[in-house]
Amino acid sequence: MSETFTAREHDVLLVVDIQNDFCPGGGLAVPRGDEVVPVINALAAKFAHVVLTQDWHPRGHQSFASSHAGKKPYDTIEVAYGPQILWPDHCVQGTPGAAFRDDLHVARAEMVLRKGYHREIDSYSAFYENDRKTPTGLAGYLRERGLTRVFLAGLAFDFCVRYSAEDAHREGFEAIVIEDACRSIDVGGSVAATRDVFRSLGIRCVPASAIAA
Ligand code: VGL
Ligand code: ZN
Repeated sequence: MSETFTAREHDVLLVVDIQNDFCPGGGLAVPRGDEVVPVINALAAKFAHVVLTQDWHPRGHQSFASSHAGKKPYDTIEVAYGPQILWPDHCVQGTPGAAFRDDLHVARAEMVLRKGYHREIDSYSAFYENDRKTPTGLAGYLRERGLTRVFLAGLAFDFCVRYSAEDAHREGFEAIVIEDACRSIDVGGSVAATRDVFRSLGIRCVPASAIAA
């Protein structure tokens, strides 16, 4: 028998980066990224607490290949905090690509956490920027509100969901990834690496059907 979960008062659904640029037709389209929207809408109705994240880069962000002469998307460069994959331009502040998908039910969200707004630091995780030191404030928000168990869904499984789940775990929250409510980019073995990390940390991946009404 597979385990089922009933969302409780101290649980939060963290919905990662459901933005136009991560869906088909967008600047950094995640294959079939749009398919998670109805799954997430149905999940959100089951949670008392929903938090959304929004990738929110200034124009000319360091993570954009277009900011580096001679570089192309998916090249890797060394920056102050280590290796950084370069991406196509995406989620530029205030542009339609950075907006939430129209079909995402955003009204129930208690808070929207923007990340990646420092020009020189990328931020995959909803908790820490990619230097792994600069906090976004989310851990404090969740703690102050007594939220202890974080269910994660969204885009992309192998980047922003992965790092958010790792950091949630590191910050002492229980992290559970709802896998069919995620889609992956899959560059350089990133999906396999994500599964390895989740396994070693004991972060569970469950299907949306495991979340009871
Ligand atoms: C993401 C790459 C760059 C994500 C954001 O949401 O997974 N990936 N920026
Ligand atoms: Zn980004």
